Amino acid sequence: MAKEIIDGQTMTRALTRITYEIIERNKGIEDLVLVGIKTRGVFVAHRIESRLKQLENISIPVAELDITPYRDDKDDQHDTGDVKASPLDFDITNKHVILTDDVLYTGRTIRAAMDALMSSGRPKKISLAVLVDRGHRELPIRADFVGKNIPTSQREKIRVFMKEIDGEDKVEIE
Ligand code: 3GP
Ligand code: 5GP
Ligand code: MG
Repeated sequence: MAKEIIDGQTMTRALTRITYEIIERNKGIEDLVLVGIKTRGVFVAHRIESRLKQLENISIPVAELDITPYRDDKDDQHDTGDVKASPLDFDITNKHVILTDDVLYTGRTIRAAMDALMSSGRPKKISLAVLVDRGHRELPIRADFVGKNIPTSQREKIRVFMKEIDGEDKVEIE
């Protein structure tokens, strides 16, 4: 049984708040780049980018990172041994990279994403923004910007719907 825990308006507000927090903590947004982890992390990145444009009238680059080989289509969804990341289409050297994902769980995806970033340049700083933190970390990784903390059991599943791919914005727990 699925239960809605975030509706469209709440998601919009959470992403707007994250955007304000990014502006505040960075004393402006120079040197910032957003890197979204496919699939829905990319939409999170684009939404933050468009709010930054609205609020600060500055455009920042958005890149996509594909680390599919160890998602849940694999037997062991947490096997990070075979990570292939698509190359970024701009240089992140000396940039402050904000990685974005929809759900933060064990942290293994983020660790792999950081490896991919490091191998493609030398960022000045890497931060992490996620829409949902569902707990159960298996690595010493935490998010700098969190839309909503949703305590879950290991058996539960968070379903994130985003307009760009799902036709509507909401988050369900089942
Ligand atoms: P995403 O592309 O929006 O990130 O792997 C396909 C989708 O399933 C991914 O969506 C991923 O976030 C989602 N997903 C849902 N539950 C889980 C889970 O428990 N583990 C993993 N690895 N992915 C999950
Ligand atoms: P990790 O366990 O490495 O933190 O998460 C692996 C990937 O699966 C990340 O892209 C993360 O967003 C996604 N993920 C993990 N748990 C869930 C979940 O319960 N729901 C959704 N939608 N995605 C999840
Ligand atoms: Mg994800």
